[in-house]
Amino acid sequence: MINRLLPSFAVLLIILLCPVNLSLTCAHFEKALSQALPTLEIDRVYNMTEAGQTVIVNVTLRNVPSTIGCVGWNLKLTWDSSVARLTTDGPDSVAPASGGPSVVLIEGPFLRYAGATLFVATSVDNDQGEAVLACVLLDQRMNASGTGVVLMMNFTIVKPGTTALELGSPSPYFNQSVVADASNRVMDHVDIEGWITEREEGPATYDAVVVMLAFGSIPDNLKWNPEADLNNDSIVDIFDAIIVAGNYRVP
Ligand SMILES: [Ca+2]
Repeated sequence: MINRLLPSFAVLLIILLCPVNLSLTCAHFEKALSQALPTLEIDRVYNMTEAGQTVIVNVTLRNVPSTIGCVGWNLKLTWDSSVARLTTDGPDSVAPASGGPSVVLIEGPFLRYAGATLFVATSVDNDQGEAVLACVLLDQRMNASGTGVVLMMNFTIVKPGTTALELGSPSPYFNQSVVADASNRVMDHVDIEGWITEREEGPATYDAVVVMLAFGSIPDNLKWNPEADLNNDSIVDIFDAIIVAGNYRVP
């Protein structure tokens, strides 16, 4: 078992420590966007539950070409802990390597379909809203491609509000999350942040009016109203209206 683990740790160390694979430049980033590179994407969750309830948020790796393959990932996640906290002590909770209470972080099926994995919650700080996580395939002859969920997180809502779920670099050597390809190099990819918006249950007609009045606006427009941008994508459009419709309750 130890012998099988060693190459994986070596790969992880190379990924984390090799400054040659330094961060993507801006130009690189734009190129990445235009060429539809793989994305590491966090769910955008809009909820109307009460404080104390929990929501599941997935992190999905999309569009990894089979010619490239994925053997591991390493990311830092940050969020506003006044709105949501990672649920503690659930049935699938993991103990952070840094110590502290176990939290509900579940490895997704993406890498596990290819073989046994090592999934580590390196550190979790529920007060700061920060977690560093890593996962590697133990058998380096295998790799995963296509699209799949790499991580499932369970958050407990603290109060109504919105928190971004930001993806970041797990180390000073990168400026985004790290995805390792089958050649043990850093895979070009695009991080896509998510969010949780937790709203108090209110009259849907209020939302409908607010969205209608601000429809079509973006920040700096005269009719812009951030309250109408229910999915927080900086435009009030049909997708905000769909949220209103979804939350409409027949009196
Ligand atoms: Ca919007």
